[in-house]
Amino acid sequence: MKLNTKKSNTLWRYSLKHLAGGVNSPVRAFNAVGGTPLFIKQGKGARFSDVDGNSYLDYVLSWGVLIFGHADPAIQAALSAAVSKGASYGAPTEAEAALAEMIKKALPSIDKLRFVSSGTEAVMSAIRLARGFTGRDKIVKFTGCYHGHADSLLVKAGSGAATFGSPSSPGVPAQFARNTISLEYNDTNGFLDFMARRGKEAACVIVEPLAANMGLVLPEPGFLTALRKACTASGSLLIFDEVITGFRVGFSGAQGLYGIKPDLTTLGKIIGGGLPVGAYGGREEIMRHLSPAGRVYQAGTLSGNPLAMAAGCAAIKKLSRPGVYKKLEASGQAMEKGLRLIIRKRGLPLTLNRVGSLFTLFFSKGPLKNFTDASACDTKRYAEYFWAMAERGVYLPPSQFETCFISAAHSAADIEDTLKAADEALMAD
Ligand code: KE4
Repeated sequence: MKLNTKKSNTLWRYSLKHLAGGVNSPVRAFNAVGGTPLFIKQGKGARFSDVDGNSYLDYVLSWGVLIFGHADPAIQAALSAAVSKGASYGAPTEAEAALAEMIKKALPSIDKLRFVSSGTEAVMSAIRLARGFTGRDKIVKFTGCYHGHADSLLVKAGSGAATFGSPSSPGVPAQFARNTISLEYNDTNGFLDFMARRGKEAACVIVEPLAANMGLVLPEPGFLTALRKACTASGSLLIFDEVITGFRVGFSGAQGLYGIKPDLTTLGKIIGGGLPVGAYGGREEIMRHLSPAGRVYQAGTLSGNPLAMAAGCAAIKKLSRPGVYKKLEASGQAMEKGLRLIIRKRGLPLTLNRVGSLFTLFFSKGPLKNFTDASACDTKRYAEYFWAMAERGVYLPPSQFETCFISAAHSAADIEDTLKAADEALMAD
């Protein structure tokens, strides 16, 4: 049955009058799935509802932020207590160091960290710190990995892996892009070949240790180990961008899951409990180069904002309790089992990738190991699936190249309901 989106349509026309492109972040415009973006009114637990009163099981969860679902009571209580004292001081508070200490306990690769206000800001700052620490300009990234919208990272692979990148957005100067090399994710030999020839020019190699921005693509055995060894050999810093995976795939993130120690880690999303936040951190010998202790400059009016710190402390405290990740894994397993059953039963050309409470159903036969594979997906079919699921009360990411998130608030019954909706939605295939 078609969704009633009357009020969303009205608000969409209103937003288009005042906001660039009608949204404050491009993916929210639904360009990849068509139709009018659904305007959300409120959320509770695993669900939220739109302005027309349609209720959905939410698998976007603010792009992975809400690991405990919407309006979690413990996080709400921490926020209310904090906001009653004021919203921002622009001065040190105890909560900043307390949250930093909690993060360090979970991620032993971090001796010192710095809070900022977004994942982009964390990555942009970490890149500048890596360049300042090594005195080198070049950086290496992987096509299909997204690290926020800083100029150095809006770069697509050059025509050949050996040539430097070209801008993937107007407004990024070509000379910026020339300092960025974008290689193929999971192409261990190609990476090692590049690093053997030019590794000593690279300030850093930045990677999503578990790629979640081309849909979920897992690191091949040996890939992350090769990055670690080659960076050590060439004096380049290995940066794990754990903005999504940090506290998502386990209390010690992807670095704990895969047993690789990066030189720098970037974080965001979950560590702010729903408030604007980012963080970057690593070895003391690197972090001491950061102003005011060192000469690499970085600053921010709302860095370490008391509300974000309070919500983040509440979220991490709750995550440190036994059983949370066990429940998330059980939900992920149930989702995977059910979707694989549907794929098999109907003989569908679909591929499911999952790690913990992260999963993507690709409209491609697969396997999917890099952006070239992901780009071959049937995005038209995904768009139809998106709306078929929305009409059945399930809100998925409005793009094939994003990842679904399950929260600790999703019940076994919610997973069952989702699988029932998917079985019907995919029947049309
Ligand atoms: P933000 O600046 O959006 O807080 O974080 C940038 C970022 C950095 N690193 C990784 C691995 C990320 O996934 C992100 C942002 N993630 C996207 C979703 N894939 C945010 C959603 C959006 O752009 O609206």
